[in-house]
Amino acid sequence: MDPMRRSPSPCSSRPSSPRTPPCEMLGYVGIEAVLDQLKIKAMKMGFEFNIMVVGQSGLGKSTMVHTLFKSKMWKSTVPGLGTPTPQTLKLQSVTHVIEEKGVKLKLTVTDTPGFGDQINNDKCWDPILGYINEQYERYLQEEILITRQRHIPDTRVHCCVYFVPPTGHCLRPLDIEFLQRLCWTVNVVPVIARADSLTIEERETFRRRIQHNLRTHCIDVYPQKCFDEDINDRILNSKIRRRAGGKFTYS
Ligand SMILES: Nc1nc2c(ncn2[C@@H]2O[C@H](COP(=O)(O)OP(=O)(O)O)[C@@H](O)[C@H]2O)c(=O)[nH]1
Ligand SMILES: [Mg+2]
Repeated sequence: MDPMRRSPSPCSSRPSSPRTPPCEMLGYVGIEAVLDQLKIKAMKMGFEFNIMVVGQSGLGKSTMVHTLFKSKMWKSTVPGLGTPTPQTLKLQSVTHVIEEKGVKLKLTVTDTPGFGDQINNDKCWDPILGYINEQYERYLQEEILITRQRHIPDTRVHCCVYFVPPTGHCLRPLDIEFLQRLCWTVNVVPVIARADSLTIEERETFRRRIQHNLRTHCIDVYPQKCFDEDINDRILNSKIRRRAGGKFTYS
């Protein structure tokens, strides 16, 4: 019998394609193997996390980013009295790959200088909201392609750190208006900027007033109630809320 005419068994001499490893390489395949496979894949691919810092000039956004990465990445421009602030809002992103115990995290921080510094702050949030929505759109467009990339670069903003000026009173109308828009679009983490300029008592009073403002103006900051569906998430979210003094923290 001509060996070439024999019907090939699934694991015989037939050359395997790079995507289908021979049977002996697969070993035991059970449902529980899926977890390990996902873990190995996630470790190889790494994770992407994108943070955006928002707030008016001089509140310490760039300093926070600089401290986070322990490097000088860009110079902040604090306009002096009478200095016209440029109309165009420039967003600057910096990316660092952090690796811990074999797990890679690509951390990108986007700084937004100049927000709310104009005399007329009408629609000053447009460039920031525009940027956030553009990233969603870009990702979606890649996702819906019939022949899409195996890995779609994720530039979506996962967390927006909102710097509240340390007035000691309550949220300014501008902050309320911006936060209302922002919390519909992205996960918002408000922080009291330059909190060291307030005493501990002032800080506490200010924090409580801000929380009250957030509630009365229906501003749902991170972690939102909708993330509480899973019991484990709910426990974790409660811990975050407790630690942040009820969804609020200091810079
Ligand atoms: N007191 C105090 N000053 C700060 C803090 N963070 C930054 N600064 C100072 O505030 C000024 C403006 O900081 P910068 O990071 O450029 O603010 P940005 O315009 O929001 O990016 C600088 O002189 C910083 O040294 C802080 O937490 N407390
Ligand atoms: Mg800055």
